[in-house]
Amino acid sequence: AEVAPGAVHVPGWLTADEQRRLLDACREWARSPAGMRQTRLPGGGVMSVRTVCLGWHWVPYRYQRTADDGAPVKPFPAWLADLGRRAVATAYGHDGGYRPDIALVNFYDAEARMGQHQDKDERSLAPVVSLSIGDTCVFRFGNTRDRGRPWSDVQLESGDLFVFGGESRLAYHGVPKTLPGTAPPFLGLRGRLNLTLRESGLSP
Ligand code: MD3
Ligand code: FE
Repeated sequence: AEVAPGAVHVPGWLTADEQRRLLDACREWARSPAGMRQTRLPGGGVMSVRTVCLGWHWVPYRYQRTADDGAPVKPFPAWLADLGRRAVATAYGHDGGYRPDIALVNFYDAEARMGQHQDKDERSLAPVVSLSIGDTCVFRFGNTRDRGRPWSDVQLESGDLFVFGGESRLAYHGVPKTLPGTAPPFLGLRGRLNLTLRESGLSP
């Protein structure tokens, strides 16, 4: 369903097998070195969400090659780029030559939230692909002007795909809450994982 221009929600896109495989991959990526960490914000705060990056390591306002512990960021695997292209093709009918080279894997425990923000640190305005695994969350999709209304709240469930391109690429968005205990039992996951795939626009 097209929720706004360029914003396409495909509920239940990932099969149970694909969700399990992605979860296994996330558990591996989460390990140190260059593993999951809570991002420190410039104002001194720390994000409640835990994040591991592939391809490029995100710190507020930029991407770098080195993780917070000084280790090289983990590689972005070719199979994940293929999945990203299939995702864009499913949402838009064609993949538009999508070549993602960044993945941000966010983990939400029962308390974690993400405030309304724009994703502006990429030099490419290619779409962002979002894949949800585990607990359902309330995803707040806002406008391109500010953090306030209008917005619409959408529940994202395990296996859902969302693609944000075109006019929606610079919309404010966030996760005001998750619904603990709603993950499908076959996953054996407490919490929520979200993978976003992006194009950096940076030279390899
Ligand atoms: C709309 N992640 O990593 S996914 C993020 O569930 C982020 O972890 C949230 O916001 C999460 O930056 C939301 C949905 C999403 C991701 C990226 C977007 C929506 C977006 C980029 C532009 C517009
Ligand atoms: Fe975001």
